[in-house]
Amino acid sequence: MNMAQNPTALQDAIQKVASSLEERMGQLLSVPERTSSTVISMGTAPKPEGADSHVRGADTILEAMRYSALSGGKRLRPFLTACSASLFGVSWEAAIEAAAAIEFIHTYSLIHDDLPAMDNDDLRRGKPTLHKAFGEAAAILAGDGLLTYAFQILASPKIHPDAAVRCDLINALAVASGCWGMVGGQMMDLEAENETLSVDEIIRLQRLKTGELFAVSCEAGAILGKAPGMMRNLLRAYAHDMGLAFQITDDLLDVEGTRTETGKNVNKDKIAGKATLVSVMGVERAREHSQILIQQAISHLSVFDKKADNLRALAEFVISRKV
Ligand code: GRG
Repeated sequence: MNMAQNPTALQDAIQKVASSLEERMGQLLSVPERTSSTVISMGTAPKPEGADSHVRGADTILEAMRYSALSGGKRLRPFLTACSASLFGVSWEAAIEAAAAIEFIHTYSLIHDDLPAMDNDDLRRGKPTLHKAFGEAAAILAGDGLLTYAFQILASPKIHPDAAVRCDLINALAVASGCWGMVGGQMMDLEAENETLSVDEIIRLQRLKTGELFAVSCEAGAILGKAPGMMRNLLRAYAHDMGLAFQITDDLLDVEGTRTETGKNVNKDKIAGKATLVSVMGVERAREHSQILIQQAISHLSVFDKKADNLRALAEFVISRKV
């Protein structure tokens, strides 16, 4: 039985990545021990020379960052990074380090997305959102802290000895998460409220808002493994098709899921007047389209051997998920 036919094997593989990731994120976000006047042990996290973050504000912000980063979540982006890293012989440690940086960016985006100025949400991963638990200012700062920490992690030689590889990864993540990617997509989303969008416009919006982070999560392993551009592009194409199918499933869960089942509020798109592929195409056509996208995503992996089976299985999983 291959992984696509054996959901338990996939869940185990995701869980293995999630455990290593959470252990590493816990170290990175732990309150540093004061070991001498200014020297701080921060796991193995890079820190500026002479920085002393063992001060009250730093303790509070790390607590807020931990509240969100260590509150569960499916850890799909880290799994993508670990899977792509395994295709190119990248070490587990380097893959988890890159995955932590990407998950920090994802977590920051969720924190800021939940703020009153954006989605104004009170529930995330079955818990009060960060601004409900810690206040708005702390939530803004915790998001900022996670965003900047991601790039600090990627700048460390721990991730790769070659500075050119580190710069490549930093650049790819910056493009994917900034105004050319997730931030740009979020702005389009906010501007589109109560507007009629075409299918093409919705696809472009989703590609930026969620697709680019999926794409760089997949590309990260290829960057660290110095893979040829063609392989990077195939992984990006896989991630974009899979990401759009993931987004359609998210929109279907918003229409069909429950607050208890999903751990977040539902029916939000309709209330906010947001056009989605589900609202434009209808539930059945959107579901069919997500299945076509998954077959297309899997077809991009044909150059990879069995080592890409977990990516194939993940693609099947994202459209069957209930959370
Ligand atoms: C605030 C710059 C900025 C961007 C926000 C990602 C995002 C952009 C907003 C999240 C809102 C949302 C519900 C998007 C739809 C798809 C999505 C990204 C869902 C959350 O990702 P999951 O399901 O979350 O992987 P978990 O909790 O499993 O990590």
